[in-house]
Amino acid sequence: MAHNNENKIPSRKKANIEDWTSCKSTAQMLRKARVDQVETAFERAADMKACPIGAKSACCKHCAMGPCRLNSKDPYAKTGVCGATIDTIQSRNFARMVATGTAAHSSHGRNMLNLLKGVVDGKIKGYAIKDTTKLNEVAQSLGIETEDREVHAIARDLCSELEKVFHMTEGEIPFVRKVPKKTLEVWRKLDIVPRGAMVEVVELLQRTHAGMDQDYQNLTKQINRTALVDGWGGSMVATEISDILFGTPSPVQGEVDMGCLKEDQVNIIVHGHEPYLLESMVEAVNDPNLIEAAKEVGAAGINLLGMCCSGLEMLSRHGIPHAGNFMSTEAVLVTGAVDAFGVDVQCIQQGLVKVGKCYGTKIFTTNPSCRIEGAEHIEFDEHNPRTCTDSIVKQAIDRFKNRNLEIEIPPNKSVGVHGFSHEYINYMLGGSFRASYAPLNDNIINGRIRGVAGVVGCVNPRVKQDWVHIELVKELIKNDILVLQTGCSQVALAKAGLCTPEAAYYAGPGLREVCETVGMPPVLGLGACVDNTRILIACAEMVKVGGLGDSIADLPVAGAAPEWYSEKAIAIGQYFVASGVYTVFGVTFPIVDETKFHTLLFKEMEKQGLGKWGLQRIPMKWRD
Ligand code: SF4
Ligand code: MSK
Repeated sequence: MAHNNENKIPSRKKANIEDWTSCKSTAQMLRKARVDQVETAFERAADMKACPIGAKSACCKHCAMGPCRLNSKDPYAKTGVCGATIDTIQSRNFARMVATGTAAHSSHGRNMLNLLKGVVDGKIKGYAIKDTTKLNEVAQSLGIETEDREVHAIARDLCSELEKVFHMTEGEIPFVRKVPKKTLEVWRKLDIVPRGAMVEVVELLQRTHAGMDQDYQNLTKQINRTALVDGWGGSMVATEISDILFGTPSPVQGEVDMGCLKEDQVNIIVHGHEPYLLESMVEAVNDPNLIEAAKEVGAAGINLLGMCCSGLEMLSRHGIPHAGNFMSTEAVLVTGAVDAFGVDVQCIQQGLVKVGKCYGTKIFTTNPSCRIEGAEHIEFDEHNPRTCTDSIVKQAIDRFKNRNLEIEIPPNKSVGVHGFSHEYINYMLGGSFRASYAPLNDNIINGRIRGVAGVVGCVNPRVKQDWVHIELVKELIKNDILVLQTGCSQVALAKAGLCTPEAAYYAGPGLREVCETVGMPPVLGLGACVDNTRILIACAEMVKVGGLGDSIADLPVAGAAPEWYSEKAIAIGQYFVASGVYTVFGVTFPIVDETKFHTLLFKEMEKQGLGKWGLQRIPMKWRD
């Protein structure tokens, strides 16, 4: 059945499952779930129409004089009981989304910093600094002396410097040193250079209280400061420390899709975002005693797979197979083949527990910030990581021994190349003696490549899973635009087979020539959603190399999150816009069209020297 133009999901009664997802494996499992009478988010989304007032942020429930709905045809015809206008109401709602997304990434970054501190102080023994080159690079970029110094001494100084990213109450966060001069000048002129994340998030939230900041332009300044401390602060700390502790990714071949499950093995899935649970899980599944225990119950071995962004961290660093993105997390349980499903933080749907129960698969929560009623909680303690992961492996082995359901594993899997850190892109383009983005800039200047697009972000059951990602990326590479990817989008393209050098066949003649010369895919997977900071750094490097302009806003670069769902995605979008990038979202946008706040975000920010937002649901429309 052809997909309808608006890419709207039909109701459950009329639904053809092929309209819900482009992922063959997920579709197969949704069909099975229907037969098994198991409900998933796809069914719930089809049953529950999105509230049109909430979707446009035209309501406020910030106090008990309301809730107030400003849903008349003219959004300025009414105000809330307190007199709040549509611009106040929607900017406050948007601010809370940015604050929450920034808090999520910053918490991730702070946890990584605490881990590094523990390793340096000798209090955490199970981890070590793996990438001293990256440690030196990050330290030098922040003005820390590295020559003839011991690794832990450098790391200690780095930890003190990075502490400022979260707590500094005055001044500018350390990573602004990486921001191109002209971009930083614009931020200073607009007074949006951020202080520490804790300070900016608290400031933003207090301004959204009833009776506080009721000037949408003033509030947008604080929204920008907060978003920028996400991209150039909390998220960047998370990425840089993950590389220092676990190694900077470089290209690795990996398999993606549910066909990576193995019927004759104990299958363990790790889903979430923070890399230390999965790094410990990698050790646990390779422990000879646990492998022996699995064999004793008749399994051929232990098969570890990742999902969502945890999966991308594992795929990028270890080539460990990936079972699918966010909207496949319930569906994969329907195979009956998952013996344990371990999660940490973010994008963990509560519905997993119910689906898991139907197929005898336990969901193990491991982080005190993210527990789910009905899941088994085994707290992960970085001082003793294997206690948690060994326990999950042992319970998975028990479940394998007692498997009593029919197993159905979809036969699909794609092989691709992943792990393109910005350091590797530098090396890949310029070689080890002249590593540089210069060849990329040169190819843009000579017209072989017409620009760079970051296609990133989530999948959402309100649109056909993966479809917009795939069609948009195909269209972009056909038009000689190099595509950088992170998050669930990268998994969508990997399943579609576009993360391979052979995919250059689908690219326009200029991009194809560059890909064939370098031997790279036209679609470069950079990792998890927190690793969008790698795209920021790539932009900063392109400015530094020269020839394309003096600020990020001058570059022929755009971003898209065509199937976004989370508040983290809004924070990411806003930090790209505030950094100077034209950023287009799909699905919906939580602002009433043509209001003053809408005009500020979609038009006026660009005139201030920043980027701007766009909304487009149909991939082919990007051509216009
Ligand atoms: Fe209504 Fe104003 Fe209260 Fe919001 S803050 S619920 S607009 S009265
Ligand atoms: S997991 S935030 S659905 S990319 Fe990072 Fe995927 Fe979006 Fe979650």
